Amino acid sequence: MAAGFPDGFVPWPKDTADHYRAKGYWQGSTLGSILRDGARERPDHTAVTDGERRLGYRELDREADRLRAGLAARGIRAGERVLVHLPNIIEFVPLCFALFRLGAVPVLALPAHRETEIVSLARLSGAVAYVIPDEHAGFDHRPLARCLRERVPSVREVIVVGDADGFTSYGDVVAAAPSRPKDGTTPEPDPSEVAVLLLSGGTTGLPKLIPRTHDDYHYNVRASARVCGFDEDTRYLTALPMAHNFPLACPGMLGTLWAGGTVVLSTGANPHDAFRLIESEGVTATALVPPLALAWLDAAEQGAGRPGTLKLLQVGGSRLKEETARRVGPLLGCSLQQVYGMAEGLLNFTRSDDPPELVLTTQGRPLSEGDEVRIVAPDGSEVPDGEVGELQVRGPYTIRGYHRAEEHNATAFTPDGHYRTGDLVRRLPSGHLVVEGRTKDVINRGGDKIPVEEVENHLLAHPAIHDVALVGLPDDTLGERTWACVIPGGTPPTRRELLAHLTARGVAAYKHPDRVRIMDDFPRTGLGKVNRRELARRLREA
Ligand code: OOB
Repeated sequence: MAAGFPDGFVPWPKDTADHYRAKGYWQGSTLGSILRDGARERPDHTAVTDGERRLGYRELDREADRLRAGLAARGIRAGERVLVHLPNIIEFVPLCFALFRLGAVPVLALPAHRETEIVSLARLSGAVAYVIPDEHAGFDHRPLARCLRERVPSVREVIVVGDADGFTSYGDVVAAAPSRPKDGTTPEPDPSEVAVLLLSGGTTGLPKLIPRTHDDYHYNVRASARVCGFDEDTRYLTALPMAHNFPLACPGMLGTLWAGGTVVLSTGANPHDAFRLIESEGVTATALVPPLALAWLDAAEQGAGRPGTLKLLQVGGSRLKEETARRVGPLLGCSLQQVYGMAEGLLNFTRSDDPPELVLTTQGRPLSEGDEVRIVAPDGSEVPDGEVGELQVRGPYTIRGYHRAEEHNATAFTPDGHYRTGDLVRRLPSGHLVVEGRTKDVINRGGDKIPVEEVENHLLAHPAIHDVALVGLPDDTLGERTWACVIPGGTPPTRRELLAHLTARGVAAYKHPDRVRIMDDFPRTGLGKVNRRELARRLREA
């Protein structure tokens, strides 16, 4: 293993890496450098705002440097992992840059995550610090931090934005920093090293961490920003949580700052608040998952107005229905772009000069010439265009392995380094892809990925449950909705009891089943395994 790589990182083969450098995909730039040009060229241009507070490029750049020094002063070192559990608040942005510059690796948890997910992410990453808001959306994060420190001893530092209540406050970390770091004390990280650990939405079982290097993620950001035409006039609204790859880097917050534009932060995406923010901040672009796009369309149709300045609406995360796609232009007055991506890497975009039919009916085509996409039958042979198969990919910004997951990597990747996406797609002659389904045991609930096995295990721990199967059923709004099919072991539990049980176990709310169905037995396969397809069919019929 190459020096400087944390254990468990699977690098690209050397000749492939050389090729990516020769092609200019990898430029040796660090993510922390993204702000530097902006700070030099347009120091007073607003880099980030939440509609009230504004940070110019120079100010943001300096805050990131001070925070880097403050974190270093608190003993956080290059290569260590920091679990970041923040909603879309301003501090998220300088914190990311501070960590990138320090060479410490942010692990980006979603705001909806609770004890179960947070403990497992901290363990898996070996996080040394945990960064939280005091309270957000009615949830006090400090008791969770206390519990985390007890359960995961590697976490030695908790940093709180707001009232620290005995922990370290974010403000103190910034203030404690030496005003001018001494020369030579702040070496830049090596661009081929891991810059950030993203969460996987696409795997079965326990969550996996996705190591993205400075080189590959910088390219991801740059190429996305170019394809979307982002520039200094771009005003990008983060309607989805920035911890997710899509609003973070496709082009998202990082792409907007790379292009010299302005990031407008929102902690929610309900159409009324979002439309107001779009109007007052002159937002030009944003990204949504299909159920939110639907909510915005319905609101516009019902007279909530139009997000007047919006030029580009990106939609991705789960399959957008054609009927919904067709309403975007007329109702929102902006262009639609479909984005089919994954935190593991590959991104597909429809392009602004694509024929309208392709924009409405496909999930786009690969971002880069360097993306090697193949669509294969179950026997591994490639299928012709037009036929459905599993998408496999390798390329300059697609990982070669999950973080510390040797066993899983052996099946998640092919021997020649392709990532098996588990997505069933078909390719049109134009190269555009249509997502038709999935081979993995993950339910895609409006872009939120629900690992079936994990939720089943939590439910099985309930004393009134003998056996359980979680299935996704088609749903007009969410794409899929979750049904927990329960074989009771005594008095059948109610859905309320089960939700209380999951909440008590600290399972994020988006994983809670939408419906509970009590059954005597499940349909089984010849081998006695639960026949999920048949189960779903019976539920649909009932
Ligand atoms: C995005 O990333 P993840 O990592 O949360 O989930 C990836 C999976 C894909 O493998 C696919 O199953 C599904 O989400 N997906 C879509 C889709 N976009 C993602 N399925 C159908 N249509 C789409 N447009 O979800 C993500 C990452 C970057 C950009 C956009 C989405």
